[in-house]
Amino acid sequence: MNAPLQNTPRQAGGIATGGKPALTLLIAAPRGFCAGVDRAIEIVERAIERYGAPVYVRHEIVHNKFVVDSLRAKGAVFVEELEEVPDGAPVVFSAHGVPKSVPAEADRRGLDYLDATCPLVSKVHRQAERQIEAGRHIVFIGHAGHPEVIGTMGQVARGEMTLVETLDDVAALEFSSGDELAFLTQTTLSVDDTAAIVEALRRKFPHIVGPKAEDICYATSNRQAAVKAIAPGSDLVLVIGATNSSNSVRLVEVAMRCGTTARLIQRAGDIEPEWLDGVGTIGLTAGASAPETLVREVVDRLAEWREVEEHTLVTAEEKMVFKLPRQLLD
Ligand code: 0CH
Ligand code: SF4
Repeated sequence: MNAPLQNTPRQAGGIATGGKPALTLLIAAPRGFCAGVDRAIEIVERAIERYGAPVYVRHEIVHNKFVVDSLRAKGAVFVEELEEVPDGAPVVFSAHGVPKSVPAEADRRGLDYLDATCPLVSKVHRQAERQIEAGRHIVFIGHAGHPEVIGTMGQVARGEMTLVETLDDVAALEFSSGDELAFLTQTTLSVDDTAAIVEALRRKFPHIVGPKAEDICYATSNRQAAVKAIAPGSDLVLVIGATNSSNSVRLVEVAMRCGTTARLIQRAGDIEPEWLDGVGTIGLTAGASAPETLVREVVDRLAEWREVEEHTLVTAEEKMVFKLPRQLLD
C-alpha cells in the first residue's frame, strides 16, 4: 500500500565550497536492499562465523560487486558450479535460487549447504511443482539465461515449462484448447511489461490459470513505483546497480519510459561530470542488491561538484523480514 508522499530535505555532505551551482536530488524510497538480499548476505556472514573460512558461494550471492567483494574479504569464495566446491566444504546457494539438480548433487556428495534462495523465489518454485502435479503445462514469463529463470525452470522436468520473454513469444505459442495451462513469472520483471504479457496470455488462452497477482515481488514493484515518482521531475535518473541485476536494469527502463534520461551506475566513480551539463535535478535510486553506502557515495560525489539539496520521496514503507534457515538458528 502506498504511503503519502513525504518530502525530507537534507543537506548533502561533501566538500562545502561557496559558489557551486545548485543541484536538487530526488532520492527514491524504497530503494536498495530488500528483505531477501538482507537475508542472503546474513546467511553468508553467519556461515563464515559458524564454519570458518572459506565458505563457498554458488554464483554471486546477489548481483553486486561491492557486496561480493566485501564477503570475499571476510572469507567467502564465489564459484559458478558445485563441481568447483571441494569435498567437505560448506556452500551457500545464491538468492536467485537453483535448479533441483543442485541440492540433489550436494546431497549426493555429502556437502553441507545453506540455501539463500529468497523465500519469494522459493514460493514460485513450489507453485511450479503444484501446477505440474495438477497436470498443467507452465508458461513461464522471464528473461532467458537469468539464474532465477534457470533455477525455476529446473524445478520441473524438461519440456514441462515454456519460457516467454515478449509479446511475440506469446503470439508464437502453439497449444491446443485441450491443453491445461498455468503461468508463473520471474520475481524481478517490469510490472508494466509483465501485465501486458499476462493479458496477451489470458486473451489467447482464456482457460490459463495463474497467481492472483503475478509473482513479481513487493520489492521489485515498490522500487519501480518509487522511480516513477521521481523520474518525471528529474532531468537525469541515476540507478545504482549491476548490469546483470535484472531488477536494477528494470528501474532504468521505467525511468526512461517516463521520458527521462536514465543511467545505470555501479559506483560513484562511474559518473561523468559532463552528465550534469544543463541538469538541475537528479533522481537517484538503487536496485535491490545495491547497498545504501553506495547511495551515500554518489551523493557525496555529486556534492563535490554542486550545492546539493536532498529530497527523499517516500512512496511505500517496507517492513518485510525473512527468517534465516534453521541450520543457522540453533
Ligand atoms: O534482480 P536480479 O534477480 O538480477 O538479482 P539481484 O540484483 O541480485 O537482486 C536481488 C534479487 C535476488 C532474487 O530475486
Ligand atoms: Fe526476494 Fe524480491 Fe528481493 Fe528478489 S528482489 S530477493 S524476490 S524480495
